Amino acid sequence: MSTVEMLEGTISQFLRRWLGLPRSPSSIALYGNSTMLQLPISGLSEEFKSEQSAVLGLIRHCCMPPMQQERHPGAYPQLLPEDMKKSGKLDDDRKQLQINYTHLAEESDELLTNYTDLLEERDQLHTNVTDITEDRDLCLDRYRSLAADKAQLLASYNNVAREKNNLMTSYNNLAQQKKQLATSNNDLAQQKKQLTTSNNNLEAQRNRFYSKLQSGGWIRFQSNFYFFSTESKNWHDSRADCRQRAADLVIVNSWVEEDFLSSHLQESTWMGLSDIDTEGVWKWVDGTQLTSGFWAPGEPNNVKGDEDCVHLDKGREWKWNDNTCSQPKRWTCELTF
Ligand SMILES: [Ca+2]
Ligand SMILES: [Ca+2]
Ligand SMILES: [Ca+2]
Repeated sequence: MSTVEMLEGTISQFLRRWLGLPRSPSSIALYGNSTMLQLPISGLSEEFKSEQSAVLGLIRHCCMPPMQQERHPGAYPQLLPEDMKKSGKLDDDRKQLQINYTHLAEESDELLTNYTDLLEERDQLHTNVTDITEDRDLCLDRYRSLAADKAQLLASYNNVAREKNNLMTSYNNLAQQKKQLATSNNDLAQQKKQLTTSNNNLEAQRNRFYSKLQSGGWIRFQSNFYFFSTESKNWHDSRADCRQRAADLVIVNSWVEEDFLSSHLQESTWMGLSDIDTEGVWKWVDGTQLTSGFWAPGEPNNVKGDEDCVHLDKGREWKWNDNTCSQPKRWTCELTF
């Protein structure tokens, strides 16, 4: 193989290798991220420099001017005519190669620019990732806070639900009680109605009874009725007459009653007080013992030795006197309600 053929092979290999690479920015983008692209660029730069040095060496060796080759005979091979022809073609290829080299340099600069842009984009993406990470952490904190609030709200809801159940139970109990009270109220209203009717009937009966008493000579004072006899009997017969009238001899409970009696009396009158059972111990006909009375001055004196019954004495302003029970006197009956 001649020197020119060796040079042509080397140049063809160089051209295939370099002119076969992707040349547009869109094709370069196919290389992926910046890290993947950086390694091929560095390797290609070194390889390019090596190939460039080899080609330039061959060019200098084969295309040295004849004057220099004559100064250094034997240092350069002697070119044949056909070699000279190929040398001209080689010179054209060298120029074309120089043009391609310039293009490659421009593409290299463009690749470098793209690489720098990718680095900036990577940094921007890194910043974005950092921001998103911070946002994610904030969201996570917010999520945990909301989860805690949710748990608290759930606990409160459960408490309220329990209170609601308790209130519902109380409400049902109260509703039951209300129903029972309504029933009782209706029963009581019915009873009240019946009692009102009975009361009205009793009042009517009482009024008829009062009328009958008054028509029979009884006199009403406050809530009691009094019968004043016009005939005279001993104390025991007088009391028997009162009891026959469903009453008893009068019991003087107050000065007002004493005054009422004195205003209606005309003669001395038996009253329901005696010491028949025990001398000196005065008892009313209802069994109660006398505590204070309206005695005439000096009474009771039991002057006759058996003065065991008491009457209102006309001669001494209707004050009381003990006297023998066998004496006939008028009497006064009292009917209490
Ligand atoms: Ca009385
Ligand atoms: Ca006596
Ligand atoms: Ca007396």
